[in-house]
Amino acid sequence: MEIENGYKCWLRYKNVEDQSVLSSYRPFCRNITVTKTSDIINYALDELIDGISSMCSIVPTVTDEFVEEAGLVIGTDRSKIIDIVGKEAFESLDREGYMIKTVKSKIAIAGKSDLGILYGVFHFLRILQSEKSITNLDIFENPQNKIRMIDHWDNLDGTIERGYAGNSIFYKDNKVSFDQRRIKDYARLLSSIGINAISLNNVNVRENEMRLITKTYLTDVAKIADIFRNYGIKIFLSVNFASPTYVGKLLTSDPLDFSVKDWWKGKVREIYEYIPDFGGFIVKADSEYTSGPFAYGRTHADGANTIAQALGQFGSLLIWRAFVYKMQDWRDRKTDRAKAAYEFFKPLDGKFLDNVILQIKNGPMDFQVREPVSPLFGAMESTNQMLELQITQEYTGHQIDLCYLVPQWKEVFDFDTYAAGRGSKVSNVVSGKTFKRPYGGVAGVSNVGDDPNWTGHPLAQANLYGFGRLAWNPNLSSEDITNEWTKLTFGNNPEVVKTISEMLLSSWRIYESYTSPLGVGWMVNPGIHYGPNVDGYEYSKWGTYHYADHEGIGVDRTKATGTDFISQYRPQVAEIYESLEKCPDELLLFFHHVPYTHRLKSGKTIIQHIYDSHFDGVEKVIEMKEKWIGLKDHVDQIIFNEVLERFELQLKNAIEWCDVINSYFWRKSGIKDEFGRKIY
Ligand code: GCW
Repeated sequence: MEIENGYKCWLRYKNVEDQSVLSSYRPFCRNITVTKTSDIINYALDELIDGISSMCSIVPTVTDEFVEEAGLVIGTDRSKIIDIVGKEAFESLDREGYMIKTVKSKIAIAGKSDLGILYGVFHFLRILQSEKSITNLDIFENPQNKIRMIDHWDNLDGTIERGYAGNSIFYKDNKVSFDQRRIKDYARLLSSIGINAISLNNVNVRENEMRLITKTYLTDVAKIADIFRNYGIKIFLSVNFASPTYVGKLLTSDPLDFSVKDWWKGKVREIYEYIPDFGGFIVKADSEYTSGPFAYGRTHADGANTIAQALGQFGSLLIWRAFVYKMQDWRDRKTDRAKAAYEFFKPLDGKFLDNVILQIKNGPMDFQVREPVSPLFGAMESTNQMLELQITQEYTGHQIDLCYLVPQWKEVFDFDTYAAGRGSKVSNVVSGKTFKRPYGGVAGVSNVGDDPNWTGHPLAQANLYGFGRLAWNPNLSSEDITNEWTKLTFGNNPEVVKTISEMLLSSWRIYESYTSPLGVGWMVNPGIHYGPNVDGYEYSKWGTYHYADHEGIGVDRTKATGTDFISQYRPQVAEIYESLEKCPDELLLFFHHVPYTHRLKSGKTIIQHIYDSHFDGVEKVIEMKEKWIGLKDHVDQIIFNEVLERFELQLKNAIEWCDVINSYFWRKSGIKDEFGRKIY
C-alpha cells in the first residue's frame, strides 16, 4: 500500500468505498467524449482519467465523437454540448465558468473556454471523491472574482519570508531551481480550487531578486510559467520600485522621468519575449524601508501609473500594495498606524490607471488574529481593489498551532462597508461589483514550502483549500468548505469528518482566546511573531501599542477622545465602533482604552475575561489533542503523528501565553482572579 504523507492533499482520489455509489458511477465514467482539444483540455482530461481510474477502478475510453452509449461529454463546442446543457444557461456562463449537467445517460461538463472545462472537471472529481450522487447533476458556476491569486514571499536563496513549511519550491542557492513534477502537482492543486494567478517572489524585492526580471533569470522563470499555463495560472513577479536605477543603471527611478518610463516599457517588452502571457507586477513601495515614489517627491499614483503604462502595452496588470505606513516614536500618542493606508490612498482615488489594482490587507494593521476590516475597502470608488489575506500563519501560530482561518476570512468578506448603501459587502467591493470596476479579486500569501506535505502542519492545507474556494465564491459557508476539504482529504467516515471539521472550525477562536485579548493585538515576540511578549512592541517604532497601565488597557481610536481612526469608516459603521456600548467585545480594545473593571457585553469585566479566556484556551487545546488521539486508527500514520506532535507544541505555547498574559495583567492591575486559579 502506498504510504500517505500528505503530498496529495485533497487530490487523493481514493477508491469509492460505497459499492452502490460505485456502481452508479461506472456507467457514466466508462467513456468520455471530448469535443475539442487544447493543452489545457488535455491536462483536464488526464486528470479526469486518473481520477476515475483510481476512484472507480475502470479506465475510461476517450473519443472525439458523440456516441450513443452513456458517458461523460466534455467540451466548449457550442453546437454539440449545448443540446445537453441548454442554450440559455450556457450563454450566461462567464469565460471561466462551467456547467455540469446530467441528462439521461450522459453527463456534460461544459464551459465557454478551456479553463471552464478544467474547473468543471475538478468540480466533477470533487463530487466523486465525496461519493455524492451524480444521476441528477445540475451545476452552474461562475467565479465571483476575476483574479484569484497566490502570493509567494519566496527569496532566491530559497528562504521564505514568514514561511513555516520548509524552503521555497522555486528557488535555491540564488538560482531558479525546481522539481518539475512538484510544480506540476502544485499547479494541479491550485487550479483544482480555482486559482488563476501566482506571484513567484517576495514583495520585499532585495538585491538578488531584483534580477529576476533580467535575461539571466527569465529563461528559467519562463519554464515555471510553461507549467502553470497548462492549468490556467498566470505568472506575476514582484519588482522593486527602484529597478530602473538598480537593474537599468539609470541615474534615477523618478516615475515622471522619460528615461524611467522608457525603461519600464522596454523591460516589460523583454519579459513578454519570454512569457507571452505574463500577468504583471506586484509592488510594495515606500513600506518598511522599500523604495518608492516618495523619494522623488511623487505620489503613489504617479509611481503606479508609470509602471502600469508599460504593462498596459500587453494588457497586463499592476498590483500596487496599500500596506504603506511610517515608523514612529512610541512617545507620540497622536500618530496612529491604523490610519496610514487610508490617509495615503484615499486622496488618490480616481488617479490610478485602469490596469492598476490596489491590494489592501484585510485589516488596517497587519494580519492580526483579530482586527477590524480596513476602512479603505469601499472608500475608493474609482479604484480597482483587491483583498489581501495571509494564508501563511505569521501571527496565527506558525503552522504549529492549529488555526483555521476560513471563519476569519468569511467575516471579512461579509463585512458591510456601507460604501454604496447597506449590503456593500467587502466581497462585492473587491469583486468589482459595488463600483462596477473592470478588475478585482483576492490574493492570499502562500503557506506552502518544500515540506513533503506542502504546509508543514497537515491540517494547514485546509487554509490553502479554503482560500481558493472562497476566492472563487465568497458566499460559500465555512461549514461547507470545511466538510468538503475534510472529506476529500480524510475520506467519508462521518465520525472522522465531524471531529476534524469541528476542530478546524473552532480553532481560530481557540487561538484567539489564549493570545492577545479583545482585538488589542501585537503581544508577540518581536521579529518572529510567535509566543507571548506583552511589551515586545510597546516601546518600539512600529506603531503597534496596547497602552496597558495599572488602570486599564486598549487604544483609543474614537473621534471623541482618541486618534479618530474610526472616522475613516462610513457613518453607519463608525457609529457602532465609536460607542462603548455597541462596539463588539472582540474588538473593544482595538477601538477603546478602558479600565480593567469595565464590563463587556458578556457581563464579565475585562480583567476576568482575560483570565477566563486564557485558562479556557489551554483547556480547549487539551481537548483538541485528546480528540485527535481518538482518531488514531482512522488517519494515516505519518499525518497522525505530525499533527499530534504539533498539538503537543501548541499546548506548550498555549500554557506559556496563558501564564505570561495572566501574570502580566494580574501584576499590572492587582485585581485577583475570581476563581483563585494559579497566576504567577
Ligand atoms: O506583516 C508584515 C510582515 C513582513 C511582510 C510585511 C508585508 C513581506 O511581518 O514580513 O513583508 O508584512 O506584508 O509587506
